[in-house]
Amino acid sequence: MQCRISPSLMCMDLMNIKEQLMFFNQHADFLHVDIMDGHFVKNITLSAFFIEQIKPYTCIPIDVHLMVENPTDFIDQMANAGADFICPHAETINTNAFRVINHIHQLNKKVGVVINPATPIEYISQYIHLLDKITVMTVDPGYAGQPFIPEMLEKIRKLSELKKKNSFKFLIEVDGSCNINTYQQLLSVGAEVLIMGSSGLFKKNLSLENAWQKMSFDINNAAKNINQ
Ligand code: S6P
Ligand code: MG
Repeated sequence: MQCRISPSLMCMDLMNIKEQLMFFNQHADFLHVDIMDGHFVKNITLSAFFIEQIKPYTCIPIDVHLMVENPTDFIDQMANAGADFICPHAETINTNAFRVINHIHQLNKKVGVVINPATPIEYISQYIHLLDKITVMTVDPGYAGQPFIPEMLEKIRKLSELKKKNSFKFLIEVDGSCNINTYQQLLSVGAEVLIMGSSGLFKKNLSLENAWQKMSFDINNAAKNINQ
């Protein structure tokens, strides 16, 4: 595979959680867990309790996307529940970004930040060198199944250039509408981790095995087209 894959668990079949986790243990690189507080975004999805329940059955890193107004209220509970990456939104940590980043690192967890479509890269430039992962939202956060925002391709390209130029360590991740229509564009601008949700992986009419096979084939094809 030309990139790492992080299935978005809010899109999984809730009637078959264990079976899907066993499959991801063998195939995926991360497990993406969306945490929402109903305020930062008007939705509620997964929780620390969910992470605690799945942790004993997983052997790949659990990546927590914090869509909450006050990330400091959530960091310790996510760490205790078993999160490996803790990723608040840049828009929510500007008054205490260095404290938040240090705190997550002191808990021996990796730190990511997530940036909304309307937030420019410059917004995180003062602490970009401290980050383990940067997630570019390619939809406004809150819901699965939204249309891709093409303006984000330029943002990913800039981030990738910045990473190369400065030898930064962060992974470049994309969240929102990663699917057959966007793989090639995303890979060509430097996306390294794709979060796979309702449009690219979790399909009602396909088994997870078949959907995974199709996704891998489409991603490899997209990568081939870029290299030609
Ligand atoms: C959205 C959330 C995402 C979704 C994922 C869905 O607020 O952060 O992680 O679960 O983007 O993917 P798709 O293919 O439905 O857009
Ligand atoms: Mg997410």
